[in-house]
Amino acid sequence: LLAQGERELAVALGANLSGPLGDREDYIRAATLMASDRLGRLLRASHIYETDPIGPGQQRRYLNQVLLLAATETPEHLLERAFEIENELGRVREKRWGPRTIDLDLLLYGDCQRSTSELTLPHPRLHERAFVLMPLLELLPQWRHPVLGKTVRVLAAEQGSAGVRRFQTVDDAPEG
Ligand code: PH2
Ligand code: MG
Ligand code: MG
Repeated sequence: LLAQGERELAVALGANLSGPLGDREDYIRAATLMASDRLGRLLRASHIYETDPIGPGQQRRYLNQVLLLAATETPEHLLERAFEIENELGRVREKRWGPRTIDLDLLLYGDCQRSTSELTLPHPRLHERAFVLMPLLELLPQWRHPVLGKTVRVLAAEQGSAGVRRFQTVDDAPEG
């Protein structure tokens, strides 16, 4: 439930490198903690998925997850804070779509629409990426893309789930 002044913020996490902090999963978990501390109040987190890399050259598979947060700040502030988290987690920006320890992308912020050189909301490639749509489908199946006029459920069905599978984590393991 949203309090007054709060809006729903969906953030995509992606990691395909290990670093001083640990492996992909450690970066995803650290980013989740930092995002819920600095971007907004954590409402829900999707499962973690292991996904085939989209991008140049040979890359390792990614872990991807989407967080749903209740946020109040301006989109530009949130973007700045997301960059800070990436930097603190040792992100080095090399080639576009190249390997990274952690990537935080703002997917959507309530019904906010923006298109500047800094920030486009909803995220301009959200609807093309099964690695974003499958986890987002868990959280906001009914959310309607303000530009395309389609729900996440429809966009996810159009895109399919090829190359995207649930990642087995310790938390998921059956008990006893
Ligand atoms: N992120 C990219 C480029 N390619 N591929 C997968 N599977 N997952 C990602 O998060 C991803 C990608 C650019 O941010
Ligand atoms: Mg990205
Ligand atoms: Mg990014």
